[in-house]
Amino acid sequence: MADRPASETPIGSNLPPLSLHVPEPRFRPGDPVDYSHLPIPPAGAQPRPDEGCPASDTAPLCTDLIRVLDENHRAVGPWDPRLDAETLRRMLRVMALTRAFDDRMYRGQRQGKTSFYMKCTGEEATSVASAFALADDDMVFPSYRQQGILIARGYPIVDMINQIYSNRADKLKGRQLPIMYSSREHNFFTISGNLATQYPQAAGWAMASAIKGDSRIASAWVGEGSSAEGDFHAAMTFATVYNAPVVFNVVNNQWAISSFSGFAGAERATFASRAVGYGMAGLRVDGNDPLAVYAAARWAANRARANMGPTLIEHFTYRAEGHSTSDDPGQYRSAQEREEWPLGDPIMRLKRHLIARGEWSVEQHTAMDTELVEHVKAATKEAEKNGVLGHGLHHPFRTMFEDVFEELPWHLQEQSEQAMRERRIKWPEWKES
Ligand SMILES: Cc1ncc(C[n+]2csc(CCOP(=O)(O)OP(=O)(O)O)c2C)c(N)n1
Ligand SMILES: [Mg+2]
Repeated sequence: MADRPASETPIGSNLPPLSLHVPEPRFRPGDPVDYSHLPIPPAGAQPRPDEGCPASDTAPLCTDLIRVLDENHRAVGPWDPRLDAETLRRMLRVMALTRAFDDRMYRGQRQGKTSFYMKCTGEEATSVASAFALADDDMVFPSYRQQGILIARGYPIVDMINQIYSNRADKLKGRQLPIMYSSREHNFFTISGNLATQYPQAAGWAMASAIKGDSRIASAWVGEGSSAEGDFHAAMTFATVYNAPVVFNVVNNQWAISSFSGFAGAERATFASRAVGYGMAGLRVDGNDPLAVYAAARWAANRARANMGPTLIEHFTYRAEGHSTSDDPGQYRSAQEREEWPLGDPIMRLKRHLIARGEWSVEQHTAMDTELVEHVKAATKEAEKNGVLGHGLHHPFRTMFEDVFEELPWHLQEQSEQAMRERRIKWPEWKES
């Protein structure tokens, strides 16, 4: 067939020319932001089906928004998890610690102590409140923005910093990108930067748990952008077909670096409604409402534990800061988005709720923030004794060849010797520790 310019309508055809829709975010830098198009239902108005209900009963909840905290900071409606004040204060503390930690590490990157950092500002509830709803021995498959889970499970802050600095005390021996933690003891699966790998891994782990007759379940997190990956859909199929005991979380923070959620399909359907097509239970939750997140995670965990199968939870939230220290969101989105976000800030919302219950005060909160800043600062000082980026106090170079094979094969032995020889020639002053 002869080549024809795409713009040229075929002679004799009266059909309209075909065209593609290329999504475009509503607001760009400098634009005023108006979120009145977002339907935000009142708190407490969403029905709570039984945890053992048929998956199809949850279909209306895939387009609704489960909310517990109302305008007056009270917990209302059937999704109120009725948590005691002590548990809520612990949850508040972990979220505030996560934020204090993020702030400090971000500055550390700017000071050259590490090459890279990622914050989860504004999204703390989606990891921390979920972690509170799981058992500590449930296996989690997080992405890079769920540091809150590791903190909630009591992983030492100083070990997190050692990993971020890739220093000689880094438990992962400098083999992972900063913030890609791993802890078998905390049932925290190694973070992979390859988006959506968490989903099939969690589905597979959950299937294995069921095959073994174990009682532990899995929970996985990805961003809304990652839900466009093939892995997401493969995992959804496996999990529903085999009724695997797994909770899938999609953190819809509206952005995937500089691509807005429309490129992952948000203009067409909610992310929670992906569940419907697979015959899976689905819940869409206000991700900035820690009580709603807890309640949804608990519902899904109980359901999985009762052999009723997987649930997909969409956390509707907003990425308040840049994607990572390598990003400048001022280039592609309006700064007003953060200020106008209609669902507020998760830490402020829980703080106000506890104050409204007479279980917390502004003074206590200020004192806690000061204490947490000091706590993180002390951990940072401790970690710095083990070295920061570029100061040579990392694991010995030869260790990069270790731990994969029980016995080092001859070709790696040769490569290792060659690497050390070249180092000595290039940096004669260098001493292998
Ligand atoms: C398979 C794969 N594709 C692309 C990337 C590059 N990448 C890293 S983060 C990211 C955006 C992910 O956005 P989202 O899933 O919404 O998560 P968020 O960062 O918002 O938490 C992209 C495209 C990657 N790491 N892996
Ligand atoms: Mg995102």
